[in-house]
Amino acid sequence: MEIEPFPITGEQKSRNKSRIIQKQKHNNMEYTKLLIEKQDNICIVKINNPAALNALNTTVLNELDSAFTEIAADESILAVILTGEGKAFVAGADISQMSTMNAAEGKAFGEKGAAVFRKIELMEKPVIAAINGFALGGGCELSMCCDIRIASNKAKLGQPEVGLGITPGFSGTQRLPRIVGMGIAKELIYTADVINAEEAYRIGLVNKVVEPEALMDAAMAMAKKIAKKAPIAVKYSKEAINRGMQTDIDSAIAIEANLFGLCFSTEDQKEGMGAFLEKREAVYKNR
Ligand code: CO8
Repeated sequence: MEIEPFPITGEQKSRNKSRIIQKQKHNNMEYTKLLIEKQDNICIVKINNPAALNALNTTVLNELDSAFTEIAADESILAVILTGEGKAFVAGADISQMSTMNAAEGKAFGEKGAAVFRKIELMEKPVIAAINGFALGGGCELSMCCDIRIASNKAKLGQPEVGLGITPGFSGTQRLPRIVGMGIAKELIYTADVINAEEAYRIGLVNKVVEPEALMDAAMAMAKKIAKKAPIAVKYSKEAINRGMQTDIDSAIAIEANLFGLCFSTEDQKEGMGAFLEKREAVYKNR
């Protein structure tokens, strides 16, 4: 039986496998800036405030926080795609909201965004950023807390914050050097240069560049490919990489060994290896 992750209206029930969830109350949370759609076991979260180029204000951050909490708890979702409506993925944190902040408010806003992004990064499901356009400042930082980034060839990425008198404050000073290396990260952050998708691919900031009209298909194809694999093995792989990359190599190898061992207590390990030996396709149960 298919699980309904969020309340669905009658009109949406008439749609078969693809359902859009919008402006609905769930856990007292109403989504006004997100479109959330589920296609089989893939969830697509689209930031939907194109008039402001999907800039991250408190409302958008709260809705992302709530949406990812719900998605994390939904066992029927095996992979997530995060994208933006219109010509931006996200053109940064909301400059008009930040413009009047004092130091304490700025710190609190930075911590709020960082906490939401960390939740996405730590979620036990793979998240693919489908970067449809501008991914600047907080938008580039949001894409970097995702596991994988696929960009439209129209996308522009960068950390323009020093041009506004601030540092990257949603963990960009930390994730960008971890992804592209310290030298390139420092160049991008100090110069505030905005780069195109090809350059982002060259420096390893995005995994793949595709035509704009092929973006969602490419993200969906990758999400589906992942969703066909053993979910617990994918989850443990994510945990091993995330935790292992933040510690010394010996501790990292111990983390990996522990998670590798845990795989052998799953039904899916028996199924995966059994299917190989029986020369058939494995059917995983996320158990
Ligand atoms: N914040 C608020 N509004 C924005 C933002 C933003 N980041 N980006 C665009 N908008 C608004 C514009 O003000 C405009 O609104 P309006 O129509 O009411 O004038 C609307 O979106 C459309 O934008 P443009 O007319 O500028 O569209 P263009 O196609 O001409 O330009 C650009 C597109 C180049 C992307 C341009 O909008 C731009 O430069 N935007 C700002 C990009 C930027 O500097 N982003 C980084 C912001 S700082 C940040 O993200 C810090 C993150 C860490 C925060 C830590 C907290 C302490």
